[in-house]
Amino acid sequence: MKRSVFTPVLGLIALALLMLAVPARVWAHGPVSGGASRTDINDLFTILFWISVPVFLLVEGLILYAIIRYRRRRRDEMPEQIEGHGPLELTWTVVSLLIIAVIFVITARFMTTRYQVEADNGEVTPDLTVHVTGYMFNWDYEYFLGAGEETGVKTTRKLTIPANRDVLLEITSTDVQHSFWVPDLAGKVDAIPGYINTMWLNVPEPGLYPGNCAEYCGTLHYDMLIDVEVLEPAAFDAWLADQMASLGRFVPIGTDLTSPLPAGDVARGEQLFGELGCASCHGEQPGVGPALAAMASDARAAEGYTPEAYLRESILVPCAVQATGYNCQIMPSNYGEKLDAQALADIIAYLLSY
Ligand code: HEC
Ligand SMILES: [Cu+2]
Repeated sequence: MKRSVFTPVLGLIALALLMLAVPARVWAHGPVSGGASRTDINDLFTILFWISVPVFLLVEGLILYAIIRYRRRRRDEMPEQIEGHGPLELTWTVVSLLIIAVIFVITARFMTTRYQVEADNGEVTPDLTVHVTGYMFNWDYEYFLGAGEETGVKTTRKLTIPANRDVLLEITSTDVQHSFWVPDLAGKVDAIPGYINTMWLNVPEPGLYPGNCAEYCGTLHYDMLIDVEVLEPAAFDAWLADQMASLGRFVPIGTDLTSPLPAGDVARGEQLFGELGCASCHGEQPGVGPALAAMASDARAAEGYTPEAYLRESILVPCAVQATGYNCQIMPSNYGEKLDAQALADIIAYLLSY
C-alpha cells in the first residue's frame, strides 16, 4: 500500500524540480527584471488569495466535519480504524501539485515585467537610467539620459526621478549584499557586488517615497534609508539642468589637505552632514563613530593641528588620524569626491559649532 502511494509522489516531486530548472535566469540571482510594479504585486496577491480561500474552506471544513462526525460518544468507544487509502491519497497529492503548478506559473509570469519583455524585444529604451550603488550604509545614484548618455550628476541617499516616465535603475553594491526596496513603488531587488540587477519604474504620482535596505548588512542596516523624490517631468528637467549647470562649478576636494578653504556655513554644514549619511555614524551619543561633541573636542586637543586641519584630514583620509576605540575602516574614504572646498568648509564649521 505504502509503495503505491510514494512512487507517484516521488515522480511528481522530480517533475516539480524539473520545472524549477526552466527559467534559469530568474533563479540565478533573484528576479533579473525585478521591480514588478506595486499594482502587479497587488494583483498577484489577490489571485493567490482567491485560490487559497476554497482550499482553506475545504481543509478546515473537513477537519471540523471529522471532529464532530467521528467524535467519541462513549468512554469505551473505539471508532473504526482505517489505514491508508491509495486512490484518495493519490487524488489529493495530484490536486495539490496541480494547484502549486498553477501558482508557480502565474508567479513566474509576474516576475517578468512588461518592461523586461519590451526591453528584450528592443521596444523600449528608458527615458532615464540611474546607476544605484549600495554600500555600508548608504546609497549613491548616478544619472544618465536615455539608456546611458552621461550627465555627470550624482546624488547620495536621495534619488530624484521624473513622474510618468520610464526610469531604469541598475542596482549593484560595492561591499556586501544589500536590497533596494521602496515598498510603494516596486518589489525588492538585491544589490549584489559584481552583478547588476535592474528595476523599472514609471511612477504616476509625484511625491516622496521612502524606502530602506531590505537585506541585513550590519550595524547601521536600519539606517540605510532611501528617499525617492518623484517630480513632475518639467520640474525634474529643471532640477537635472540645475544639477548639470552646477557640475562645471563643482571641483571635488579629493585628498587636498592644504589649499585654503572658504568660510563655512554651519546650517548648510548640518544639512550636508545629514544628506551624506554622516549623521548615521556620528550623533549626539557615541555610536559607530565618535559623538559630535567628542569630535569637536578631539579636534581642539589635537597636537600639531589646528582644529580645522584635524577635521579636514579626518574627513578626507579617515585612517590618517584615528580616534581611539574606533575602527577607521568603517568610515567611507571617498568623501573627497563628493565634497568641494565649500561643502567641506561648511561641514567643518558645523562640527566646530559643538
Ligand atoms: C559608516 C560610519 C561612518 C560614516 C558614514 C561617517 N563616519 Fe566619520 N568616523 C567613523 C568612525 C568609525 C570614525 C573613527 C575612526 C577614525 O577616527 O577614523 C570616524 C571618525 C571621524 C572623524 C574624526 C573624529 C575624531 O574624534 O577624531 C571625523 C571628523 C569624521 N569622522 C567626520 C565624518 C563626516 C563629516 C562624515 C560624513 C561626510 C562621516 N564622518 C561619515 C564612522 C563614520
Ligand atoms: Cu544594506
